[in-house]
Amino acid sequence: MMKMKIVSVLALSAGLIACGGDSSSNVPTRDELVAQIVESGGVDQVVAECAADALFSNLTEADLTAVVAGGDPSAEAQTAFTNAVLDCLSGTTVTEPPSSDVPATDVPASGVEYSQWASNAFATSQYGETSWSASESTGEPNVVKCGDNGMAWAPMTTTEEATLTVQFDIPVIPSAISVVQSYNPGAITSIEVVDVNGDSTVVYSGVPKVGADCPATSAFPITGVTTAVDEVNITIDETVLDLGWSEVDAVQLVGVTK
Ligand SMILES: [Ca+2]
Repeated sequence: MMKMKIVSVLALSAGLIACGGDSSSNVPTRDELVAQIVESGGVDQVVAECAADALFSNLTEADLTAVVAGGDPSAEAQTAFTNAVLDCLSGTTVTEPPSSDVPATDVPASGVEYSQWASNAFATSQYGETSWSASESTGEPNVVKCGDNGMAWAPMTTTEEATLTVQFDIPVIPSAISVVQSYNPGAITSIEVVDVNGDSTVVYSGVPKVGADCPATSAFPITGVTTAVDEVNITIDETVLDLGWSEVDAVQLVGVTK
């Protein structure tokens, strides 16, 4: 959880207490406060319980008064509250919460070759909302044996052309795309990279042909793309080979960081 989110929950929680605090009988109980934080703060029950406990143990009357007056709780109270919530959530005291979704240690230096698996995906068609969904093509390959497997993306039907769009955390000047196909490989007809400005370039187009291996990892070299890309569109056409479902387990982007 990001620190700013916790601070916003702090402001919300303090406000809820302050609003109910016109007379002592209106001060919400812990359970009432938890329910209000869930409802107003868009956070889940566990976070709300941690926030409520942290609030009661870390905010002073002066902090509440400051919040009622439209100000912020003291920096000390914010830090104490944030650490108490993080401590509650993780069981350990965290003094330096991550400042972005990508941990600092995982961000590569610029100018180095970097390989990464897709972190997000969607498709023009998918067989399921969970199993066989586009999301099943993210992360490292996890289908160990050739076959129809819900841990890979499959289109809705066995008789269509469909495009899988995969996205990556770190934009790179691309040198290759590897597509891991776990069932009926060979149906790829087009691969397109999309750069950080939204401009797309077709880097492969071809006619489907039956793959020799399954699962198959097909590497498609890329040359001539000079703007960093973070998205790839992979189009398959099942109608040419007519083998049934063609499934994609994972997609890897290789390139040089900016
Ligand atoms: Ca997979």
